[in-house]
Amino acid sequence: DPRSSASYYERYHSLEEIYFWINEMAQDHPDMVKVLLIGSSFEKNPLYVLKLSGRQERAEKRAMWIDCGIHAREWISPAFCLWFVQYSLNFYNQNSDITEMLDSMDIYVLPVMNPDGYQYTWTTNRMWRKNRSVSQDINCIGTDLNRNFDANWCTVGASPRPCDEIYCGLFPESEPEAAAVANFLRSHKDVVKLYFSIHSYGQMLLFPYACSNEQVPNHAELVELVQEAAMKIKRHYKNNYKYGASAETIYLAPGGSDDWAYNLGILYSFTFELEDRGRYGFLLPPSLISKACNEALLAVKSVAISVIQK
Ligand code: ING
Ligand code: ZN
Repeated sequence: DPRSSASYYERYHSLEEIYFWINEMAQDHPDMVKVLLIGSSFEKNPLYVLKLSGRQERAEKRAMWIDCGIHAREWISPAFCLWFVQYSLNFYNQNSDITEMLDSMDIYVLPVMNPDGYQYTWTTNRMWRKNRSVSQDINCIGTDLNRNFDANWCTVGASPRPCDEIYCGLFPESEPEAAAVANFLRSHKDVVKLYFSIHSYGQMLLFPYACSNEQVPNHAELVELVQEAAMKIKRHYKNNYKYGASAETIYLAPGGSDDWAYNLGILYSFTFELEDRGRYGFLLPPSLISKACNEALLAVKSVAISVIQK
């Protein structure tokens, strides 16, 4: 079975393969994995979320969310979600961090938030970023899903023009993919304490705000969390990650998912930009998947464990 061999996770997979994999994970681990359908894309591809749970029943169980593949060409991102799920299932009751995470939280994983765009990068244009929705301007397709959330929507750092790469859409949550994630988080906001959105590239551990130069109330606490994660990556993998609030670390970007999640009340909200720093960029070769994913895994575990212990 290719899905249980390590090398499966060191390759990129088509949308169809990922859907097959999701089904397989649920069948092979019925005690720890449930598949939820949270909506569908513009082209009616399903948006499946894997709900991972430990076997411990705890009274007030919190939750954590990870989404991957919001941008189509960032292939390392869905690869990370697959890596994370596989690691969680393999190392539950073996690695203390992942055991603690799964016993104290339900972990929701959306492996491909933008399935239409992802599929398009496999068939037609490897560098596609947006989703594949058609609106007013029939000549220009797609909205940037990470500009479509309701956080200073469509101000400086986003574009109202449908032909642009950072087109914000017709209105906040105009896109079915963004609306599905927002609806799910709204209906689970009392339990979800941690939000992670996985992108590439640039090697950065970011937190709100991207939509303004204002500092969030728990800025210092968030700096501490990502600084510790960056130090661990440095120590274990000899690699440098920048960290900080998005607006000051990369650029102003309104309408992003982590800012919106933060404003919803998920005060530990992050965007991670995985490897590399531009040598291969979005075209990160398969031989570098394991290092990129292990670094991100270390960061997610570090932040999550610190938050659990607060
Ligand atoms: N980077 C993100 C982008 O959407 C970002 C940066 C982070 C924006 C957090 C908004 C919020 O532009 C990539 N690589 O897509
Ligand atoms: Zn991105």
